[in-house]
Amino acid sequence: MNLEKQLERIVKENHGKSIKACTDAQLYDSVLQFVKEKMEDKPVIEGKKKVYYISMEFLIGKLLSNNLINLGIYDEMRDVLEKNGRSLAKIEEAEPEPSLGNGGLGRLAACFLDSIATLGLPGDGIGLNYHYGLFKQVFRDKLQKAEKNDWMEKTSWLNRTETAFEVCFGDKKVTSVLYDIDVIGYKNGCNKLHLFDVASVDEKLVKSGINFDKTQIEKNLTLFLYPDDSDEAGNLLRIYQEYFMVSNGAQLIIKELKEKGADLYHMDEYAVIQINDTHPTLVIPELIRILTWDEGFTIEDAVNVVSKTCAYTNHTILAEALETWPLSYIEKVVPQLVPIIKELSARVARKYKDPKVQIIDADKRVHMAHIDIHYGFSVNGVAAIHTDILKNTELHHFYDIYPEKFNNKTNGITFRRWLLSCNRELAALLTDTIGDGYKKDAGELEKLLARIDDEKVLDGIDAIKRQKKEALTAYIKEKEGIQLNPDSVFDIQIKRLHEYKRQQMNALYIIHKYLEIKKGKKPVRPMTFIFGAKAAPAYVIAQDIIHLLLVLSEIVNKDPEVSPYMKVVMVENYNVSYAERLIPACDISEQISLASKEASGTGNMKFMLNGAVTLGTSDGANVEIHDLVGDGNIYIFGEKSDTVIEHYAKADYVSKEYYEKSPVIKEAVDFIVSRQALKAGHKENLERLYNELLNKDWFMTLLDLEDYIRVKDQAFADYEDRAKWKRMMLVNIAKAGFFSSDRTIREYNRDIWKLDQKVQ
Ligand code: 26Q
Repeated sequence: MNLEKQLERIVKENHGKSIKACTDAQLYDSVLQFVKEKMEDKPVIEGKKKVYYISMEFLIGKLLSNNLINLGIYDEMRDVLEKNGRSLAKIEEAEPEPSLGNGGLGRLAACFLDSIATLGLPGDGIGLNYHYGLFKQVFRDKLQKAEKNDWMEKTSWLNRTETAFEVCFGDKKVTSVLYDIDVIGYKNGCNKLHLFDVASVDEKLVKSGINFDKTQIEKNLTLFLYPDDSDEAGNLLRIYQEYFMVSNGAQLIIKELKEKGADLYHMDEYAVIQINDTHPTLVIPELIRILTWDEGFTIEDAVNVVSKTCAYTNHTILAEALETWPLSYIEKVVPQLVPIIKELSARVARKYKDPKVQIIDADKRVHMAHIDIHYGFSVNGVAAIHTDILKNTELHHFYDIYPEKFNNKTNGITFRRWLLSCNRELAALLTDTIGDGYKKDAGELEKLLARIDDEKVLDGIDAIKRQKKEALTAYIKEKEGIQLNPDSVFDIQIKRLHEYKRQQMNALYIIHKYLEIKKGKKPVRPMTFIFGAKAAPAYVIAQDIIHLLLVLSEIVNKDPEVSPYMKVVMVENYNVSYAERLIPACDISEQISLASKEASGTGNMKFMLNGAVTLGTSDGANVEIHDLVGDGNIYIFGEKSDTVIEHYAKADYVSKEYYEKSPVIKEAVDFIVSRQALKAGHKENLERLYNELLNKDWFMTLLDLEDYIRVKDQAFADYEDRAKWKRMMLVNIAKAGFFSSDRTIREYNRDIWKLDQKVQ
């Protein structure tokens, strides 16, 4: 039966209507059912050994388009709908976006699942089924407010399974229920994303916004995802969540191993567990507990086999982001793990005297990363410079002990979502120009380089950029009520709000430009500055930076003298779907973290793939982008990581000195508390931010500000050399192949997982 007939049958059965007559929402849930049935027909990817990617976050985004593409039926579905007077794009809007992640780490996990299935590797995700995920951001009175994000509907990608486990906490026992989401590879079979939930969870606990009663674990455990920063009171709940996930995960893995007939003493031949940052670290003591309590292992044998099965990925060097929990908290939540953690710690203490490598420190805090490094067989960073910093600085003491465990796996992104789905026009042009081999082998994008002087190709890329800017202009007009000019240069910074990412530095550039225009120095072409960012609700300075951006947006856009030359937009509730519209429309990609602080970044890769030029520091994967495209196709500025690391070591950075030395810096910083800014904004927020920049500036904004202004001005000037800029776009696209997550996953498999690959 053909696609149209099948879809007609489903629509009729569900809604008693025709494709033409039902609403978008009704049509969405019928297409959803159709796709789910198709995925069920796909073979499960199997093999002796399987990777379990365990993560507190899977930022999967909407799945409809992606699944249609991976099934190879996107065009057919679009045409059938069109024939019936319906639009696939409209129907997609009816799909709620699951926000089961904060940002990079969660999105990476989602890209990896796509690539694992695409490469035909057996590999499942293990995580939690948050009912509301990350908060929905709304702006009120130029401040961020957090609301719940209701994404679960009666029909969704979730399939409720029969699998359920008991999880024991110190003070209670809860029963889990497992939901699965099918993960389909591009023209390949299926793996699963396993999301555990609590059977007794109660959504009625949520009061206003995202506030809820934090005491009743059995009712609240999976309601919300923690933002990547948290207040003290919530910490216990985070440990409950982590243990709930890993206990379920460990039980599921052991169940599957037994079903396979595996000998648990050789568990490592059947399973490899990739631990996504330290959040799932308790899986190590939990597995050891199960093997010794229930399977008759000696502690020696259990430690041995678990250590051969677990591998750890580090995503940060920010000291404040490394998880350490007071042992007393763990005692309260999961007392049964305490003797095991103590034993693991004692073994380390017997062997190594250095206090820096201990698991339980003198203050009785448990260092989660140290468990992973001692009791896992692999430790990887997520970009070359990040892994080097881990080896030479942050984890240097561990590198001395275990040099063989350390390896780099530079992050990647799935081209199915970040090119084929979000920029179909560019994908079509690429296919016309170099064939469609790049869809399976991203390295083939380099074939574009042969066309560097081909005006038709260059103009084609430029025309698509223009089209995407127009589409974004219409969308932003509708959503934010701000009129943009698609002839202007689109400069975009979208990522979590954090001081180290330095959105505040971008804001200071905007102030500088604003003041220049007021003084009569008009740019040759209008500039558009777009931001998207959520801030953790407890992160005060991050809230203040959002406030400043919203204040600037009002001041600039409402100033009749300035607004023809410049616009500032802070989009509300930035999420994966918004990213899919922003990225294809970008000219200048802002990647301006303080060198050494951004482990990798992955937005930088998405922008490059869509023909934006990077303006960035020598940080994270920017360094590798720079190496690939060469000096002439990227704008690099700012101090290098070794200089920054030295400033921290010597504690010799004094922001006020930069402020006093440079009139340009002084003028921009002072504007934050000018009469004009205070009139548009709140004194408390603006003064706090001003004082922070002047007296602390922990992430050294003022250190790089002058160089940033110089190089950014150069980028805007170069944009006017249209021929040059188009070639830069082409080179960036051509060199983006390295950042396919298919390459990353091949490397994980080659060096860490060692799974058999099914021929595709
Ligand atoms: C920890 C404890 C309690 C509550 C929350 C957290 C928490 C949650 C999320 C801590 C950190 C995160 C997220 C981290 C993250 O997204 N890191 C990013 O990972 C990307 C993928 O490797 C990198 O590209 C980015 O550079 C890195 O910042």
